Amino acid sequence: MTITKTMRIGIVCYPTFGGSGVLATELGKALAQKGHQVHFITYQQPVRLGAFTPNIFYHEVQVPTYPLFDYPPYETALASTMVDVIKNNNLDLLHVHYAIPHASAAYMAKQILKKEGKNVPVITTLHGTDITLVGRDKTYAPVVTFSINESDAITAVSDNLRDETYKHFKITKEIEVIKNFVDVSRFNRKPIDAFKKMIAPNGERVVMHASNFRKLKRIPDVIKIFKELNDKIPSRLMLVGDGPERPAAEDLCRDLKLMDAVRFVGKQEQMEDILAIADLFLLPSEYESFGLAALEAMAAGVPVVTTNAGGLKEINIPGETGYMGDVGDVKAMGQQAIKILRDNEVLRQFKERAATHAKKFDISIVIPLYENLYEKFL
Ligand code: GMT
Repeated sequence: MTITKTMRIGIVCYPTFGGSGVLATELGKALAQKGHQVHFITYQQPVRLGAFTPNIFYHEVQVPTYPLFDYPPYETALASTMVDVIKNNNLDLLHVHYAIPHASAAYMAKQILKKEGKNVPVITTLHGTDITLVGRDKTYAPVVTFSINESDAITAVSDNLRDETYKHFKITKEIEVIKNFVDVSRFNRKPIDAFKKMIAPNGERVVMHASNFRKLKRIPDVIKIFKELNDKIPSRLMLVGDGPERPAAEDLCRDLKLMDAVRFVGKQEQMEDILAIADLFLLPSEYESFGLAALEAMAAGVPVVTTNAGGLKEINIPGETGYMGDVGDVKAMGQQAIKILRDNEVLRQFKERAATHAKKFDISIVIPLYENLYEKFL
């Protein structure tokens, strides 16, 4: 389908390093590049937004506080900002990423605007923990169910997440699967030699993990898999990101006498430069609706060892792009890492196949799917 009309699109997301925020920001940037006007509505400038672009606008949600508020009402402030931005910029539609609280705030904004005679279509993209972890909690479930059902369109980032949503919520509408994407050209970088030398001075294999260091990511498993590998093949582990599990992870590295081989590098914006020096990416999560971090690694030509949980099966092909193990089976995943890294030629082939496979998820393929969806509502 050819797009004839440029649109004015509101994107609501978390601005942080999490997958949903990264995806939403990359989507907005790509839509702007295609000539659409994009308005980000969130509480901080999204980390991946980068350089100034004339047709990208950023509207910060301000949450005024008051001594009475033990919990500042972000959702109310967000809904009011949505109304203001939609009205004053004559937006054609609102695309919210991560159901909580974005879908319910969007519902509220939609109802306010309806009273004023403006219909604004709301598209909700489900990303993972908004459904599988937080959304299912009794405290949130009724509002999440209602606001998902009230969205004009619902998308999920993997088949698995669509199925999980139908399983756990009474959804009365069709959920369209539009899988996550990656800008392959962005990850096609040459390794910076000086950087590689700093991390692996003696040509050791470079293993990487990047996440928000929450329990679900199973950081101890990352370290144990690395230990299995490092006992056999000289290697270095780079841990990118930060979060609640980091102190315990540092303790575990000390206990296992791995501190010299492990680098905690904290939150990083230039993932493409970091991934360019990696030989293997580990993602042994308890669950991933998709595993965008693993796809970005593949786009950089880095094979992945992941669990077979959730949507990871939809991106990682065993024996081709890497391997998969059962959740917690660090021995098996350690052996898989060794299999990939022990021989230069085998590693080269895994790298090549990972990069080739990632191209199937290239941004150029997925953006038109969102545009087609938007067009249905114009
Ligand atoms: O991984 C996280 O905890 C962050 C979370 C988010 O919403 O920011 O990621 C979820 O969305 C990503 C983008 O769609 C997916 O690639 C991740 O797999 C998903 N995380 C989980 O399902 C745990």
